Amino acid sequence: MREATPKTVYLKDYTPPEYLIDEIELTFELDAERTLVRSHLSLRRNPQCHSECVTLELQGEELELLSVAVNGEKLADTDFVITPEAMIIRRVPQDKAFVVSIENRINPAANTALEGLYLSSSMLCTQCEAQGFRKITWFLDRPDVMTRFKTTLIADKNRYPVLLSNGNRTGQGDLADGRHWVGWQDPFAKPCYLFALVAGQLECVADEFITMSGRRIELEIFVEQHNVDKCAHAMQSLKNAMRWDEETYGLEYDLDLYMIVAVDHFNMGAMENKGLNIFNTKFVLARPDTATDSDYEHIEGVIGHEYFHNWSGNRVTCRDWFQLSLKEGFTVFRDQQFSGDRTSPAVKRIEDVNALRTRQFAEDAGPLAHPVRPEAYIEINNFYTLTVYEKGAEVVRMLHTLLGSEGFRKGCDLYFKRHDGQAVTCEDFIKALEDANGVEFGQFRRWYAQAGTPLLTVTQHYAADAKQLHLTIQQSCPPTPNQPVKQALHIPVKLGLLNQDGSTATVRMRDNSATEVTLNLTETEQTFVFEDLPTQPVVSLLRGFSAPVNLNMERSLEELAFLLRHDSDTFNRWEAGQQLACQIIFGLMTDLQNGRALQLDEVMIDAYRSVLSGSFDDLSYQALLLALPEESYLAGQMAVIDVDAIHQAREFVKTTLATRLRTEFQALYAQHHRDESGCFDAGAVGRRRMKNTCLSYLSKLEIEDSYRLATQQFQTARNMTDQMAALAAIVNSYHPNKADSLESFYRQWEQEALVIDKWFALQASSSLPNTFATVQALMRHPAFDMKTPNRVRALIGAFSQANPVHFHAKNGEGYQFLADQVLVLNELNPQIASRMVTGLAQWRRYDPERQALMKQQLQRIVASEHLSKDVYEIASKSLA
Ligand code: B3K
Ligand code: ZN
Repeated sequence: MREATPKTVYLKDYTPPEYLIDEIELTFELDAERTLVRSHLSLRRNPQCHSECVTLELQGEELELLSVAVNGEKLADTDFVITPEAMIIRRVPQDKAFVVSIENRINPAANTALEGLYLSSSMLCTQCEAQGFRKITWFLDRPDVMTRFKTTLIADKNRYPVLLSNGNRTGQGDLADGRHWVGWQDPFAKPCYLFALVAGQLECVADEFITMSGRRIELEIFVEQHNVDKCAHAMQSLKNAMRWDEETYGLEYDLDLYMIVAVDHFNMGAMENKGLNIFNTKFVLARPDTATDSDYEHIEGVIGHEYFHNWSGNRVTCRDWFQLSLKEGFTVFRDQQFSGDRTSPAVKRIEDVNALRTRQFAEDAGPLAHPVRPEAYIEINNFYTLTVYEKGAEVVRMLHTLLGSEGFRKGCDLYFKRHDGQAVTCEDFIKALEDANGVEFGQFRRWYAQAGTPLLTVTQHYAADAKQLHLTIQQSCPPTPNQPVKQALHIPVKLGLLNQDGSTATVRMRDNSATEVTLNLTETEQTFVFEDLPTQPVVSLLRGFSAPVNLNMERSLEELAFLLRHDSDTFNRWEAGQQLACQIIFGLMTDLQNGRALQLDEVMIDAYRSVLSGSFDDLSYQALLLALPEESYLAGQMAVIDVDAIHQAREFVKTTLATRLRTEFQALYAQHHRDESGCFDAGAVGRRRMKNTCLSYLSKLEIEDSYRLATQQFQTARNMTDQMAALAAIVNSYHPNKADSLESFYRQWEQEALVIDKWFALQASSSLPNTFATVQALMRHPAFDMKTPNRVRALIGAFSQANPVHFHAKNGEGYQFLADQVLVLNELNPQIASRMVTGLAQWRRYDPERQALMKQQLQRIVASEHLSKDVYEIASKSLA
């Protein structure tokens, strides 16, 4: 919990470590309440550091010290000091290596923060990133101290038959007192944030992988016994990821064993500990009847992400936590490429951009905005953000666009070769890309340092007599905290041109001609001239979303409908539909505000009709073309967010489309509806997605026919995608069987925690009346548990982040509810608590009444006693 004034850590203050730890020998006598930790640290002075100091400061928190010795000599109380955050040994040998031996005790069962060593159900496990190792024992807990770990785990053999740590198993045996031991050794030096141990009654699902150089790797997934039948997809995903990284980046796995353990209690998705990944069960377990198609995709994505970290993160790690995006942005980019290759690149790109624009753009436009490489933090756990991850991935993607696939690969090869075994910076990454390609990315570096989402304003002029198109692009970037003035960025803008008949026009610029070009925008304003155009072309700009920017370009509804029909760039085709819908919805909102009757423009109906009647190989893509922009995306476009008007206008559009295109929706539903289970090829996934999109539209009609369709699908579904989509159609309409359906779903899945999470989230995000009362009742449901992050996210997270209409109720009850929960969570699990506060961070975007109510709750949070650093930082920065 918080000291009086929490300290801010600055990037500019970085200094290399004064000591290095070459090796650690760690012994754990594991017990749920009283775990004994013994460590021997082999230290020496860092030859690169020339400070005069003779003291040694090791980080440690909430530890009970039993003894400490230097070179075998026990220290007297006067030889060292223990503070709440450190152990300071007053004098250590300077001229030669030395060993510090420490014995301490910890209580995993009392650790509800889920950082360090903790208990999840009956298993013991660790989470050390970013700074959890210091809750296990005293250490130089910083990523630029890389150490070889030897670990011995000792525990009761009945209670903890499986004992795992990083690297290779070196030995095992029984002890006389019913306990046993297992020894582990990791040959690769690593920062302590990559340390892990697991102990428990776990079943192992095993397989193998033969690497490109012919080495055999054992693959093991550990789960509780009742989950053994839900590991096949994760295992296949792992093998796919291993192969993909070999083929795409030439990177091979290095140890002989790769283990994944699934745990119920986990603060985030998963953790890339060397050779021993620990995963939230949500990203491992899947069976066709329990997991949806999107769960299947997420599992493959996260398994890939953690696996890819073995190189981008583990073999080459971060010098300090300000460099977090070095491993996270790069690894997200890699997992996005992987998922795109595995499924549909078009659909994956759209989904990623959609998430970026609704969530990261909001972060970038609010009080918590920070650069991809932040400059200061109070609590580093607060910086595992959408900006560091998703915008960081966009920055890497732009480098990929600028260099092309081959150039990018050459750069990555050099980066991994040059820095293998090192802890480096974002600068080192760019430098390797530059050196390998003989290019210079000077201005591009600003993407790492400058926060905020740039805005491109585009105007065009067609000169008929010269047959030229002049395209002027201006860039600007709004001020963000501590960055009032922005510099111009290097922005790659992909562009294509369409003839009036929809065909591709050649893009000619001076002597270059191609079907598509990447413009290098580097000035605040630049004009690009395209030649030899007998008629005015339609411009398709920012293809593939080639840069994370907002685009302001005037377009008529007709032009957008034209692009929706003809653009050959799959991203921009979808984007045209989104912009069309946005313009129409905003028009309707104005009508609402002026008391005018609502009417849907025929352009929209025709455009959707043509998508419905089009022929698509990729049905998932067709379904995406029919998805209206989300309320949160629309909110992001408004100066003052009007949640009710957004909701009403969007619902009106959806209902009107359903009414006018009912026959088409019904026909497509019938065409794609199959009774299929367990089939996850792209065809089946696409059919389900398309069919369920139709069902969602039809459920807006509130008619007997649609109710019947939903009930039938709900009752006969043999896969979770269909069952859940049907339940959603029931819950989000006035379906007469709502209560029964929810009840029967609950009874059917009571034993499957991950399915019950869906049940909570679905109810918490309903926009229908009485949802707040339902949420309050669900808080008292026996299956609700504040100590299980997945459950908290399913109920409190879904309500505050996916239910704008009810969370932002005018009377402020939603805000008060959230603040109440934040204060409870603050005591139990600060990381989860601070994630929940972000629901209030955007308060300045709302009307004055709501602003006042949200602000009041933030102030209440900041004023409360015992505030964790995590919550304090987010709440106070939100108010600043
Ligand atoms: N590296 C971990 C995240 C750790 C979060 C610490 N609060 C998972 C990942 O990004 O792969
Ligand atoms: Zn990661």
